[in-house]
This record gives sequence, structure tokens and C-alpha cells, in this order.
Amino acid sequence: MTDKQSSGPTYADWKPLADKEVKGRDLTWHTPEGVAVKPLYTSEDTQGIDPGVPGIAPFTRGPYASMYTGRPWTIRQYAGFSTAEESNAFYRRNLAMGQKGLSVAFDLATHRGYDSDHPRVVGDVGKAGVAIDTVRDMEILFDQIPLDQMSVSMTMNGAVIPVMAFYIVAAERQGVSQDKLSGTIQNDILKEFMVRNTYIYPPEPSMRIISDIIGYTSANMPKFNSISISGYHMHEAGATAVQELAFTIADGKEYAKRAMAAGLDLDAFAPRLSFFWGIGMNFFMEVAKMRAARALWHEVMEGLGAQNEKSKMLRTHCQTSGVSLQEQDPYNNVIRTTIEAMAAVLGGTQSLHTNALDEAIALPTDFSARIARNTQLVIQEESGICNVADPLGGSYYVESLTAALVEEARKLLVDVDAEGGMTAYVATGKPKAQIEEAAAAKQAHIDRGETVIVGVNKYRKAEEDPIETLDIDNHKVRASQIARLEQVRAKRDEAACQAALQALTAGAKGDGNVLALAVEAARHDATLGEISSAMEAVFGRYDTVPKPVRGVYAAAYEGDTRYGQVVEGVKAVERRLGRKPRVMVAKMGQDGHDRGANVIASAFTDMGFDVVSGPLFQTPAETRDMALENNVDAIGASSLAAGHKTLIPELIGLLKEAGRSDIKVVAGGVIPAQDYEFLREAGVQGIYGPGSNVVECAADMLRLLGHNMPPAGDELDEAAE
Ligand code: MLC
Ligand code: 5AD
Repeated sequence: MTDKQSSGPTYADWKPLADKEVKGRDLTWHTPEGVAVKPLYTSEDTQGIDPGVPGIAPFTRGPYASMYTGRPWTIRQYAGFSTAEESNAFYRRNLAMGQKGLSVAFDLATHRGYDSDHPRVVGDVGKAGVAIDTVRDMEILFDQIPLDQMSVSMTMNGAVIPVMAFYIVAAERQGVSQDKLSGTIQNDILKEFMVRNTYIYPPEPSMRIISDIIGYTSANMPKFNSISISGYHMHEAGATAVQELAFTIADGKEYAKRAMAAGLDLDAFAPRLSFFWGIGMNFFMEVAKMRAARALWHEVMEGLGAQNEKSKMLRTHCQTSGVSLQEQDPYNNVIRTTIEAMAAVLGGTQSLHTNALDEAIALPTDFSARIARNTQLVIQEESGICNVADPLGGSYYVESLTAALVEEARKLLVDVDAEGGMTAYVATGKPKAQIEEAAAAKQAHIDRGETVIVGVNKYRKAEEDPIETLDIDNHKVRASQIARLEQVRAKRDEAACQAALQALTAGAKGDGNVLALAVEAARHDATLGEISSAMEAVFGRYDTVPKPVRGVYAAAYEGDTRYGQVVEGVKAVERRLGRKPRVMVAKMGQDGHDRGANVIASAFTDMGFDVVSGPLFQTPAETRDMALENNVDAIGASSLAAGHKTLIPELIGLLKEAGRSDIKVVAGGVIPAQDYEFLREAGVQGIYGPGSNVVECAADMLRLLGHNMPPAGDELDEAAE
């Protein structure tokens, strides 16, 4: 075979021809993951690589033998907003139009274990997902959706115990027993500590909760996937493909080891471990990532002694990338999502969510959700892609990239093992820091125009046309949730409910299965907040303090004139004030999306600002207190979960009351253009949506601080004081 391949023209024959065409220019592409991609791949690159066939170990080409020729992937759109009634109606409309599985998005109050009437969550109820306080809400959410037939994914990690308990009891009330339930609970806490931030308890009790869930579901819910080990959020936080791969596989290994240490049989639970990838715009890299993941998981599970083939077979959900989508020229997002969906499918996903075109602005409307769903339907039913299993198998480039990713990820896996596994590795802060470094580098490349984003840093329209977005009346949702909470509390057997909650606390202290105990409490209509508190009494609540990375921005911008102007501007302000200008980066409400805040904190620090990074989950009053204590000149409020109209005006009001209206407030994140006027009237002095250039944000900040900054592009003029 080798002889036959080498008899034709080779890379060596091709190279001089290409060199001549491009006059010797180096065509190697150095990807962010450190892979040197050549301009051509040939049979020489795949010598010694045999990817096998789908359905047979190591499953590189797919977990199932027939793949989509037998059954296409599940079209599973992630959704949830407002009340259970509204979300239920939305689900049923979507299912009638071709969606195949459900995927529930909960609001941030629910994620963090607070009932809708808790004072910390005034800005969050019903905003980024559906509000769920009791079993009653869960029953309404699945009204007329038979839970013995519909597979349901629930993205829940913090308040995972009450949510699983509510789902089980809501099914019971539908007449569906636990063994009939099919679906997935995300239940992946390690990545929450790294990037997603909707944890409640500290790492150790959180890991115990996961073992309890794996134990409970493998005994009682054989069709239910006990975990969705997620790289998606690392991807969204800016991780490279290698980081996403390695940290996620390492997370999976850690969960498996923990469950084994708790006495569970690996081959009894491992077939129900599932995965979840983020799929961005680097098309072939994403395909290769999914194939590499299957090979790596097979290797890891063999290492742990798995015998059952299903234990070693990686099944995955994918979601197209949210951060790759833009506020500017938003119809381009349909194109991006199509490309990403194709990568997920050619990578062999089992289930897929395609993002809506208004992703960077708000939650999907019926209109944008339809286009997102139809993107999958068209690929499934019109393109012919489903008629061949792993059609890219054997591509010189794809096979060689797959092998390169396996090799690179293995190196990181060795580092993790050397630290004693992922819990210990996460505790060192290393993976979070590595991901933030990659994110800052990525942002710098975009700001410098080296990474092109059509309609944003190239071919930008002079004026954007507004698009219709979904707006949720947060106060109305909250009022209706509070009314239902009161009803439920009034009707229940209070003594039985309190006894069940006490039993849960006792079980958490001892070695009871906290899910089994929470199911009992849910049967007596305990609320989500009560079940969470019953465990918090033993486990405590976890807080972290953000630490911005340093130097990445400065390095990426070395020699850049505009960056230099900003740095000079900061120095000028520093001379005037007698100290560095001080900016607080604030995260208010339960929104834990901190990539943007971290990028700003890192970049502003590098540019010479004194940056005060507020902790996650502050109330406006806590932000005010911290701002006053640190005597900041400005506050940048980062909001990605729709709390901006409630929380930022409240902060400005509190600063005014304190007599400190001189502290400038700017806002960044996912903020629809429709809300700009409202925020400006409330006193917000700068608004920076997705696609904002970080250096220009800093230039604006200098102007707000009274420095005469030249406009962008005016780089010949010296910055005047
Ligand atoms: C599949 N099947 C086949 C087949 N393909 N049978 C014969 N021939 C084929 N070719 C069978 C399977 O064996 C299975 O049956 C059944 O069909 C369903 O297939 P599946 O592969 O299990 O698909 P699915 O049920 O959709 O499950 C996919 C999954 C699961 C395993 C990846 O974990 C899942 O649905 N995950 C979704 C996670 C999700 O939606 N997350 C949203 C996150 S959003 P059997 O009997 O073997 O089960 C988020 C954003 C945020 O996180 O908020 O931050
Ligand atoms: N409905 C639909 N999609 C959502 N996402 C988050 N919340 C919702 C919701 N309530 C999607 C977005 C986001 C990713 C984390 O999940 O695409 O980027």
C-alpha cells in the first residue's frame, strides 16, 4: 500500500510549485492550539493512522455503527424563559415543527438555589431561562409532554438536587415511573468552578452530590444520562480546542474515579456518562476535536479498567458557539451557525443545538428559533449528509489533525494526572488561568484585525438595522412566581415537609443519598430554595475572588500605535490624579458569565489602569460599597444575562444617594440596542456590546475621565493632555 501511495506525486513534488505560485511566502497556519497546519495534506500524513470503522473501538469514527444512516442526531434546542407556562407553550410549538428532544434552560435564580422571592435575585427571575421553584412549576413545564416518550436534557449544575427531584416527582404525578425516564442532567460541577460559575457549594461536597446522583440514577433510572461532561463552556470562555478536549476528558475521568471510590461499579454507570462540545468556526479543527475526543475517552476508560464496550464509547451533544455570533450585521449569524452545525454533524454528534441569529442580543424569538431549528432540518433532510456514516473519514487533513489533537491533549492530561486529577488541578487555578490567557490572546487578535469577523472588524456596515428581540417583563414573572410559591406553601403538609428537609440535612451530614432524600422532600412540596438551604446548612456556600491574568494584552499589542496612545493616555491621567485611574469591573446578579469581564480586567490592567475586580453575584448595594471603599473613578458593569435594566439603574441610584454621582458607570455585554436609550437615560455613560474593541473601550474610558483622547484611526496625532 505504501509503495503504491509513494508512486504518485508527493508533497515534495507539490512544494516547489506552490512556492512559485506564492513567491515563497510561508503558507503554514499556526492555530491557537499550537498546531502547525500545512497548506496541503497527502497520504504521507496518514501513514500509520487507521481510524477504523464507526461503532467499533476506539470509536474515532462514531459511537454507532450505522450513525445517521440508521438514525439522525437529535434536534435538541436549548430553551427556557419567563414562566413554566410560557416555556411549555414554546416547547410544544417547537416540537410540532420538527424539534425532536427537549433541553431546559433555567433562570439564574434557579441555578444558584434561590426561590423567586429571594432578595438577591430580583433582576434574574425568568430572564435567562425559566423560573422553577417547586414541583408544581415542573409539572406545568411538561404539561402535555409525556415524559416516558420525550427525552429531556436539563442544564443544571448548582441546584442539581432539587431540579432532579422535581423532575422525578413531576413525572410520578404524570404517572411515569423513574425507570422510563430518558434524558440528561448536566451535573458537571468541575467546569462550573473553571468557567461557568453557577456553583453553590464548595468543590468537595459538590463532588459528593455528583456521586450521589450517579449512584441514584444507575440504580433507578437506567435510561437517564447522569452527567453531561461539558467542554462547551470552556470553549465559550475562550479555550483552545486542545484545552477544551483535555480538561473535559480529564473531568470525565475524575467523575468516574470519584464514583468508583464511592463503591459504584464502573461498567454499571459509565455507559450513561455523556459529553457536550462547543462548536466554533474553525471547521476542520472542530470535526477533528470530536473524533479525537472519542479516541481519548476510549483510552482513558480502558485505563480505568472498563470492560463494557459501552463504557468506552463517547456519546455527545453539541451546541454551536455563542461567542462566535455577533451583534453587528446579525443575519451573518445564520451563516456561521450553519457552518458550525455542519462541523458538529460531520464530527458525529448525537444531539445538537443550533443558536439563533439574535444570540448576541437577546433570547430567541419564535422567528429566530425557527430559522435555527430549520438549519438542522435542512441539513438532515435535504443535504444527503446523513446517507453515509462519517463521510470525512480518511481525509488526509482530518485524520492527521485528529491525531495531532490526540497527541496535544495527551500532554495536558499528563499535567492533570501529575497534579492528582482534575479536582486538585482546578483548585490550583491553572486551567482557569490558561483558558483566560487564551481568551485574552484571542480577543487581542480580533481587535488587531488578524482574526477577521465579517461585519465587525471588516466590512462593517455604517449603520445597523434594529431587529425584533424578545423582552421579558421580569417584575411580572417574579410576581406570578411569588404568588404560586405562596399557594404551594399554604397547601402542603408543613410538618411532613419540614421533617423531610431535616432528614435531608441529616443525610447530607452523614452518608445518605441526597437525591433520594430530596425526592422525598419534593413529594412534600418543599421548594428549590428550601432543599438547597437544607444542604447548605451542612455544605456551606462557595465564593471566589477573580484574579485577572496579566501581560497577555501588552504582549499581543507590542508596537501597536493605538495601544501606545492609550497607554500614554492612562499615564497622563495618572500624573493628573497622582495615582492610577481606578476602574471597578462589576458582575451584579446571578449571571456568572465572566469571560468579558475577565478580558476587560486583564486588558485594562495591562494598559495601566488600576483594576478592582468585583466578585461574582453582587447586589447593586454590594457593588456600591466596594466601589466606595476602593475609591474608584468608574465602574464597568458586565451583564450577559439580561439583568441590565434592573441592576445597573439601581446601582446608579445608590451612587447618587451616596453623593457619588461623579463615579462614571459604563455597561458591557449582551445588551439589545433597544435598551441603549433606557440605560443612557438612567445615567449609563458608555455601552459596549459584543464586537466592541477593547482598546477603544479604554480610549472611551479615558475620555470619560477627562482626558483628550484622539479618535481611533487618528494615530498620527500625539495624545494631548
Ligand atoms: C442512536 N440510536 C441508534 C442509532 N443512533 N440506534 C440505532 N442506530 C443508530 N444509528 C439510539 C441510541 O442507542 C439511544 O437509545 C437512542 O437512539 C437515542 O440516541 P442517543 O445517541 O442517546 O441520543 P440522545 O437521546 O439525543 O442523547 C444524546 C446524549 C445526551 C447522549 C448526548 O446526553 C443528550 O441528549 N445530551 C443533551 C445535552 C444538552 O442538551 N445540553 C444543553 C446544554 S446548554 P438508548 O436506548 O441506547 O438510549 C448549556 C448552555 C448553558 O449548557 O446554559 O450554559
Ligand atoms: N434559551 C435559548 N438559548 C439559551 N442559551 C442560554 N440560555 C438560553 C435560553 N434561555 C444559549 C445561548 C448561550 C448558551 C450558553 O446557551 O446560545 O450562548
